[in-house]
Formats: sequence, structure tokens, C-alpha cells
Amino acid sequence: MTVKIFDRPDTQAFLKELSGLNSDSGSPRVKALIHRIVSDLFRTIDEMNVTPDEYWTAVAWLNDIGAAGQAGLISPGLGFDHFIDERLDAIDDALGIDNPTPRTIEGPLYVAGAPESVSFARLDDGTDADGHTLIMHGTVHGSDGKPLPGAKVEVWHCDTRGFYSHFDPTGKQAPFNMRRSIIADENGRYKFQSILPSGYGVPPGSPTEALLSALGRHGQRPAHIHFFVSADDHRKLTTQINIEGDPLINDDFAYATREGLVPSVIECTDEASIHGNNLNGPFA
Ligand code: MBD
Ligand code: FE
Repeated sequence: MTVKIFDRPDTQAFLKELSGLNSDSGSPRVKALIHRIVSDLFRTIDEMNVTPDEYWTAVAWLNDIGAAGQAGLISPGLGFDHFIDERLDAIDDALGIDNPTPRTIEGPLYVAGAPESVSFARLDDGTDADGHTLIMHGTVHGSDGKPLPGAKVEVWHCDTRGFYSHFDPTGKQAPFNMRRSIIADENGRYKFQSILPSGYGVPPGSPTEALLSALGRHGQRPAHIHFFVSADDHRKLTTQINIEGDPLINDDFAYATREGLVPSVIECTDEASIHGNNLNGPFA
């Protein structure tokens, strides 16, 4: 037997009441959003005949997600972060704003307060025995195409096991390992030495993994490096690069891969090409 009560006048009146629309105090924006969201969920329960067991399973899952601190992890997994970026892109398009370096999602693993240095930083502390040295350098440009001396490049990534400092389940990483802020030099250039990160996987046995597997999906990300780029009088860019060749580049559970964010990686096997190009250390 199916019954539908959503469209009944008393249900609609109830929705208004619970959303505070009968109250003179509170936030009009919160009221409007809650009215819409709860209405959509009531309609879902009604139309999909959600059982009490299903409903309480969802409530328990929300408690698990919160207890695990994984609201920010399932959010990109359900595509919200990507969707919000697509909306920002569409707004920029409508305003005629061109973004030479595409934005992509921040993810839940940034930590403020990383050590800051000028022009060059070594990100890793050398303790990851499997680390393959990575050098990256570039120039920060403003929207006018001119270099931006003094721009701040914040970089963070995981180790060869896919673990980020401050979130390492083995507790084995020093604070701010593989997290730095680099201030671009007088030519807007920055450079860093680190190790190639590996891909990331959501914690095994976690409520995030449980939902993804109920969806028939995995919780893996390709190897990537995160960036915030900021400068006075400029809006902040949040982006990432992927490491070329990773098989998951177009199968990211967080949907962060974007054209233009997969730079080529050049393997240097001889000391001469590394040091001859002054790749391994600050700019000459
Ligand atoms: C990550 O490292 C990440 O960048 C995102 C978006 C989600 C989970 C883990
Ligand atoms: Fe990440």
C-alpha cells in the first residue's frame, strides 16, 4: 500500500511551522533553506516510500559520519565540491572572467599555519623511505598576465602511503610534513622539492567507504598536489595538479580532475640534468 501525504495542506503548514516561517525572529535565509531542504526530503520519503528502518539507518550513518569527522570527505564523494566549482566557473563565464589555471576542489585535509619561506621550500622531511624526489617550479601571474612578486603559494600533499600529516592514522608524521607556504620571489617565481605523493583512499571501514560501496563506487583519488595561490588585491585560487600517468586520473572519487591540471612530469635520472638545471635547490 502506498500513501502520499506531502501535498496535503496540513503537511505544507507543518513544513512552514518547523522551518520557522511562522516566527518573527531567526534568519530568513536559514528559514528559506531549511524549508526547501526539509520539503525535498519529506517529498523523497513520501514518493520513495522510505521505511522507518531506512530513515533511522540514515540518521545513524549521519552520526557515524560526524563522529568520524568525515562530513568533509563524503561531500566531495557525493560531488558537492565539484558542483560548487562548476557553479563558480559558470559565474566567471557569465562575467567574462577567464581563469588560465582552472580551479578545483580544496578537499578536507588542508591545515593552516604551515611553515613559510621565500622562493623555495623543501616540503618533505626526508623520512618517507619510498619517496621519489619531485621538483616543481613555476611563476604566479595576475589576470593581466604579469608576474606577481610576493604571491603566496600554499602546497600540501600526502606521502607514499597516501597519508597526510595531521591525519595520519599511524601517527608517524611530524606536524606540517609536506605542507608549506612559499612566497614567490621578485619575479613571481616559486619552487619546491618534495616527494611524489601516491593516490589517496578513504579510510577502510569508515562510514564514507560504507556509503560509497553501497553505491557500487570506490573511494580512491589519483596522486595529486593541492595549492592555494593568493596575493594582495587578488582573489584566492584553490587548485590541484594530478601526477601524469596515474590510472585513476579520470576515475577520481572526488571528481577533482580538470583539463589543464595534469602537467607533464619529466623523469631526471642523472645528477647532471638535475643539478645542471639547478632543479634541486633554490633559484640560482
Ligand atoms: C583528499 O586528499 C582530497 O584531496 C579530497 C578532495 C578528498 C579526500 C582526500
Ligand atoms: Fe588531497
